[in-house]
Amino acid sequence: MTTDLILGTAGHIDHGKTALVKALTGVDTDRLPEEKLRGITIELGFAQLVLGDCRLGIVDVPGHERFVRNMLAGATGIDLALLAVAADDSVKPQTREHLEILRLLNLKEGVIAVTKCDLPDPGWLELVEEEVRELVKGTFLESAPIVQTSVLTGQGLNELREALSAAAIRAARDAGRRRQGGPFRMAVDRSFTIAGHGTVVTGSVASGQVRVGDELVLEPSGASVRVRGLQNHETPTDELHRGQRAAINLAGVRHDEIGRGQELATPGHLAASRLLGVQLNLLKSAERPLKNRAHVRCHLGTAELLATVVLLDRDRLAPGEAAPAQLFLSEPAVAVWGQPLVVRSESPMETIGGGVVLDPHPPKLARDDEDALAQLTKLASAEPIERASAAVYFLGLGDWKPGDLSRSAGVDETEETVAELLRRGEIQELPLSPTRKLRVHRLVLEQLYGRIETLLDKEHQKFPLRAMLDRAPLAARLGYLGSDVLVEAILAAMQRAGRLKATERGVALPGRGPQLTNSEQRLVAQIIETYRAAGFQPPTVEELRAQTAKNQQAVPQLVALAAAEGHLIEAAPGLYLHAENERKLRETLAEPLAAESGLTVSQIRELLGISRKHAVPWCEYLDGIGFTRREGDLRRLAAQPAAGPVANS
Ligand SMILES: Nc1nc2c(ncn2[C@@H]2O[C@H](COP(=O)(O)OP(=O)(O)OP(=O)(O)O)[C@@H](O)[C@H]2O)c(=O)[nH]1
Ligand SMILES: [Mg+2]
Repeated sequence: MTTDLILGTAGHIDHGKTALVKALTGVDTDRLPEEKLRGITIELGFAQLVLGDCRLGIVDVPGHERFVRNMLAGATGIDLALLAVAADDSVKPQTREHLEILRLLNLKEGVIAVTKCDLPDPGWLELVEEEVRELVKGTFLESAPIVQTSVLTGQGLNELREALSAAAIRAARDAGRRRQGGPFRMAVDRSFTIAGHGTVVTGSVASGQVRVGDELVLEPSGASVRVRGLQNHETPTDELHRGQRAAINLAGVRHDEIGRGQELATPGHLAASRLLGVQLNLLKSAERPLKNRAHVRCHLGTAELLATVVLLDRDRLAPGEAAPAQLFLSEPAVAVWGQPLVVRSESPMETIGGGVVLDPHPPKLARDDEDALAQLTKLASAEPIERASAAVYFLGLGDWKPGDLSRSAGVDETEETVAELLRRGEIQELPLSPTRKLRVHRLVLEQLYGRIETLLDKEHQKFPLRAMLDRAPLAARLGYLGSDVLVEAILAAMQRAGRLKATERGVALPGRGPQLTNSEQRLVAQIIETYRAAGFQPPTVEELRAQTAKNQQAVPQLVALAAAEGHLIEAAPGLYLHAENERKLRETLAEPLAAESGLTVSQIRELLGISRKHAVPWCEYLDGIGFTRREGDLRRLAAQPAAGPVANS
């Protein structure tokens, strides 16, 4: 089976990268007139090299220090590197910088070519090899083969092919694990128009596959585009996949709307953000520490963005150190968990560090937020379940699907992982409706409950004699959550957890409100029971007081308390119904009231089996809440009966 991989060149200017690609493939990748004139590479060049079962799409990059940004755009999608060091020049600044960039991009495989070996004497060659070995010590190229080559004499070219082939086989094992399937994603490194065809973009396919006719989105704008045609190294094809160079002819987008830095992806795979959560490291070779709020250039995929670095756990990052940070980008960008990035300084323009994306779509974090920092550390864990838990924490009260965890936590078995987190109680379900529930991290709920408890505690202190606090002001304070349904769901969850008492109108913290003596508590329970048992013919408060043996003077207050707690409903001044009986009242009357003929007070009285003394106030109460409509002596069911008792206090 053929394996496709991308090979990128690297090395200082004039060190023979392009000449080597030409010697290996026959293709001169320096195409631009300016490149021909100056004898240097400026833009990325492309060629293909087939080595046994491996098909290598080659990206030839420029070595000039002014074009490192182009090198970065080419290096972003590569699987293995060919580092060229000229025998007559040895290790030079961009040899080092390109190597650092490849390390920051987390590259694992490569081959070193000492080029132009026809030039210096053999003794000098040994010195160059020594310098190269010293350079790559401790890097992914530490044990890479060093091949001496010359494109003039043909020296070492076969050996180089073999070395590349072996490196490709090793890289393929690693690449195979990386999303051969999965959603399609490609960072655009070039775009142009072809007469009669329209817009064409090129790039190295980072994951998944693409077919002619596919609908894709262009990120970060999210615009829909359709694949009209595909080519791989000038050859038309129906399908392209990870590890291949792709030229994609697009319908639905103008040439000037698309360019380097944008990405093409399967709809729903990526989500643009101006903020990234990262683990940032500063190279040992960086000249000075990186201060909090420093401005840098961030290279992510083929995009180059200005970014402000917010260091989350320190004020400055010393050379050689790594720390969690948030990058505030000048424009939205797309990323996935674990994606590498490179950071360069503005002046002098040089590579100073890099990092990996921990959260591609984070909320803004406060610098002293210990909880968030702990979760960010968990996102760097090798355990997918730990990362998934932390990713859900940062998703907060947002709506998400298990599949999103592939992007935000690098998790493959997303459904299973979510099920396990639910089982562990790390994630909890918040029902929003019978069919919709939000999955929220335990700590997010805990923080929210804490905030609500603090709000209610203040209210209880302000109104020590109130059994229940009004619900409306609390809901207003929680308005920032953005949805009444969500607020209700959170209060209901708190109630289920025994952390809140709630009625239709009121809320209270358990154990707060007026403190009753034991005998008062017994009496209030007895009063509530009396009202329940009395059905539609309850006593007036005055009658109840007269019936009570002990503590008579407390009766009116305790009745009011029971009403505030939602057990009783005050239908008329001094006349209460148990909440259950109030509901029964409406249920019993709804059907007969709906009849054509309506009901008179007498008929209602008979239906309920009660006297006029109660029938009249109940009828007036039902008119008042909009349940019934009065027409002369008749009452009818109102067109839209109220769903429940309405506040009349
Ligand atoms: N004698 C000799 N000259 C070489 C060899 N390889 C390349 N050159 C010459 O070195 C010069 C630079 O070669 P390129 O291949 O353009 O170098 P490069 O690394 O691609 O340069 P940039 O892309 O600009 O960074 C050219 O004039 C080549 O002819 C070689 O093996 N022997
Ligand atoms: Mg070149």
